[in-house]
Amino acid sequence: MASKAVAVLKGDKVSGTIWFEQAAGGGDVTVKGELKGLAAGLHGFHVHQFGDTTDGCTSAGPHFNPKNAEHGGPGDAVRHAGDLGNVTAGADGVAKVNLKDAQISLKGDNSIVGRTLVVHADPDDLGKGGHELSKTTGNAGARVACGVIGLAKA
Ligand SMILES: [Cu+2]
Ligand SMILES: [Zn+2]
Repeated sequence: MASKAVAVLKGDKVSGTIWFEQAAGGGDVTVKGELKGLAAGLHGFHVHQFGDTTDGCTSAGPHFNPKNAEHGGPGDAVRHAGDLGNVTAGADGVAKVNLKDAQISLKGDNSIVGRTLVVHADPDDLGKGGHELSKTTGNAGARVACGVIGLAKA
């Protein structure tokens, strides 16, 4: 049976629901859903280490990074497992998300279940911006919404 997980993101202005699905045998995770209330343009989109929102999105900690690698883009070999790149919001503030990722999983060492999905105020430079934060956070700025990733009904 396939595994399914869901994150309900909430922030002051930004909200949305993102679903994760993975086949029983493992492999790519499909990430699908919609966020609203964003400024038009690109916004960093990551799985952060902890499923802890006791201090808002801050207590979710750094990017989920089980291999202790540098920050990168979703297509890079060297990246944090949690580096899902950017989502793009239109003029209406809505970002439709539909991607597949090979590094996150819904089970095992790279499992994202019980961690936090975060969307940021600014674009993720995918490690290439030359900013002092490029290699750790992609310099994506404030955390505008987040939600803990939990198991969903199959
Ligand atoms: Cu992030
Ligand atoms: Zn990262």
